[in-house]
Amino acid sequence: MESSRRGFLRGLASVAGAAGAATTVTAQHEGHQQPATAPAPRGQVAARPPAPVPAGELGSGVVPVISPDVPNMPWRLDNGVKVFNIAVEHVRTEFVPGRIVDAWGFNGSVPGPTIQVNEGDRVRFIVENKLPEGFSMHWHGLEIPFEMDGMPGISQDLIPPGGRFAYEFTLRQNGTFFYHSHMAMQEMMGLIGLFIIHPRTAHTPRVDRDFGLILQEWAILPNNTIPNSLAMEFNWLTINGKAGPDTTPMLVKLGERVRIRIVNLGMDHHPMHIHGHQFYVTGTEGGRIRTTAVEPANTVLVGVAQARDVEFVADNPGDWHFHCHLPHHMMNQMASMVGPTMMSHANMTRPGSMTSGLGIVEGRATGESSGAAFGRDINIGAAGDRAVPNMPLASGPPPTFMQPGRVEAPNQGMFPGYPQDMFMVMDDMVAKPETYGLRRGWSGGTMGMMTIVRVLQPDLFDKIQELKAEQARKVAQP
Ligand SMILES: [Cu+2]
Repeated sequence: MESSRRGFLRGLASVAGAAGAATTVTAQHEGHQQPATAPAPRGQVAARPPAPVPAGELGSGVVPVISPDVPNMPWRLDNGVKVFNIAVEHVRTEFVPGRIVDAWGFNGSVPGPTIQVNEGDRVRFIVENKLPEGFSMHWHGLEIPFEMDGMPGISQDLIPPGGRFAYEFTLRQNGTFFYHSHMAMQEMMGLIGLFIIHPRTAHTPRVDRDFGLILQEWAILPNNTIPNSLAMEFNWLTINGKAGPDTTPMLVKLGERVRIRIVNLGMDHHPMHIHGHQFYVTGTEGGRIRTTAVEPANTVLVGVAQARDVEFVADNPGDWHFHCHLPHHMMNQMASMVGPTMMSHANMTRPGSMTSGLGIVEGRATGESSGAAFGRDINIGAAGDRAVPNMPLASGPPPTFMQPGRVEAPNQGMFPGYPQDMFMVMDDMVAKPETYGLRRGWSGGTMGMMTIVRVLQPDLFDKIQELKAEQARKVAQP
């Protein structure tokens, strides 16, 4: 009996060994280590005592997450607790040059700054509500005490305008999580941020670069700067608060192993697609996937409230699109009558009027005096369709298919209101070190929920790092 049980256990071990036991067992421990003094989370037996990562450092082999266009959230140490101050506030931001948006965010950023902490850390978040309405913060995916869960009404009172609340807990997991308002309408105003918990020891095979992206969608009526949180259709799609081509490319050196963490909080699911490579999904919003039986893919569906970590070896040099593949999510200003309604400088007759769909001029958002287009759609049914010249809006060299001296597309006016090309070159407007060396005209095809993974030869990679350092010096000493 005794020997057969041991044999059974040995048998299990050898089966696991065949499937790569080292990673599997490590992952289990990494997912649920806890201090010896703390009770084990439900269903778990307390593991070996932790080897905490010193404050300010990362675990062995772990690289920090880069969240392009979004800063990291600073913290200070108070008696062994990492303390973060989070102001929930109105933030005026810019999706692309000239597209100003009045959103809500954290500490002046939309989405909020990226929190990067280590498994085992004790953390405290002092949340100050600077909104004109009640707020509470939810920590998405974290196994923490109920009173810290941020459920308005059920686990705590709303934090009133001007009020504060301190959340404090110990981190027993690692992976890609996020923090957000648990008021649905506030979510659609932008209130979300990345919450990365690094493992004590890097997952294997370890990565050289680690990126974090937040996907958001927005409905912004023409000539407005405030998102319409009632809408069911969206005309601005952002990655870390920027729309293509102003999304800052992710830079990697040829041959490096790369992780991209993607989080989605909006009304749609986004199939995120990479060019030139195959990746493997290695994590979800629940943590590391504990199996070696992973399948290759180049598109991963990131559903609402989900996180997906993908990893790949960047072995194919080039500037590769990484983007949502929903066609309407690969455009900016996606709406009917794209040109006339959106271009305030176009000096054209606006379709409809302020009371028939272009904004609230009296009463409430759901009141009868608000335009029919306000609720579900953006300007659908607007009268006055007309030819929409798209090309004259473009800057940069004329596309090669156009004849010299001609400024409009050959099919201009054929289908009023529907410019199928949707190509707007703005290389210079969005130029930054990370775009150095991209092919001229690149920005015309990078819009909406699109960004670029640049797999660079080492000399170009180093050159861009120099340019970034130079730019940082200029900012430091204006
Ligand atoms: Cu999408």
